[in-house]
Amino acid sequence: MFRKNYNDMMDKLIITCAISGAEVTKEMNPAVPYTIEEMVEAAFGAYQAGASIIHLHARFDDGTPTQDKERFQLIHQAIQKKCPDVIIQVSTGGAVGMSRDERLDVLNIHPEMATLDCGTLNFGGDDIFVNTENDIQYFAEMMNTQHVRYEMECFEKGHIDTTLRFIKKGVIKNHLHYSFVLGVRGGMSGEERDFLFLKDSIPEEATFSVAGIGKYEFSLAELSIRHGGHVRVGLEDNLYIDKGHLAKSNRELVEKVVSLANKHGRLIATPKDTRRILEMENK
Ligand code: KMH
Ligand code: ZN
Repeated sequence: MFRKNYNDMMDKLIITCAISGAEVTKEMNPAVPYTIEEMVEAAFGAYQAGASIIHLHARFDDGTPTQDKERFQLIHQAIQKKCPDVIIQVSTGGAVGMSRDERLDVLNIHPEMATLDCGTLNFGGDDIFVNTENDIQYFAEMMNTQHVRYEMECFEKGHIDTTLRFIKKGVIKNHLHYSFVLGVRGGMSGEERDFLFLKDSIPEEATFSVAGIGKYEFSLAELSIRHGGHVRVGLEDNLYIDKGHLAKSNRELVEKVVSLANKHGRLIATPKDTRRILEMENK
């Protein structure tokens, strides 16, 4: 049970900012970053506002998503130069339709942290985001071998059940950190009962973060803050600061989470705190 006294370092709120994604475009919101300079500016703004983890997808200058290790390396290095202690969590999800090996190319830059997507789901229209059981095992084993810390992205309850099987088999053996990504068309929605169901379905020792897609971003952020979880926001997940008002930047979305954390008495985790909470200190 989460304590009501939020003074402990372990109770600090980890904010992840998903600055760019692979599917959102400048036509939807001009603040979506594509170029390396735009990525750095977005990451720096989010970091200054309180994000300790940057969830990163790479894009070419025209916005095309890529998992190409050279492009990723350039963006990764540029962000690290500007925010040396921030945790960069690279996406191994990439974009819908990418092959397994294409998605894994990013591991060649030896990231500190990456996502592990824990199941297949419809992704709107004809799109299917494919993560078979064999894919998940392959991704986890690659990351285990390379000592990359993974965050388990679960889009519905079946994905959590899959992780539980892999934990039992010893395939998943990280510190257990979940991300509930809720509100994708094809995945689980992001109502309070959905959140509570998932939160109560993970192992007791696990930590979790919530990424609410679209209209769920801030309602889920607040629920997670209240229940001792962590929060992901960013233009990848949601383009609006308020109903009908586009967010001006990733920073603005992070600032809104910080104000929710203040309201509920949660302090914000620095990158150092975050490494401690997620047991990444020896990295
Ligand atoms: N772009 C989505 C298809 C991840 O980053 O690992 C997958 C995604 C998940 O965004
Ligand atoms: Zn992503």
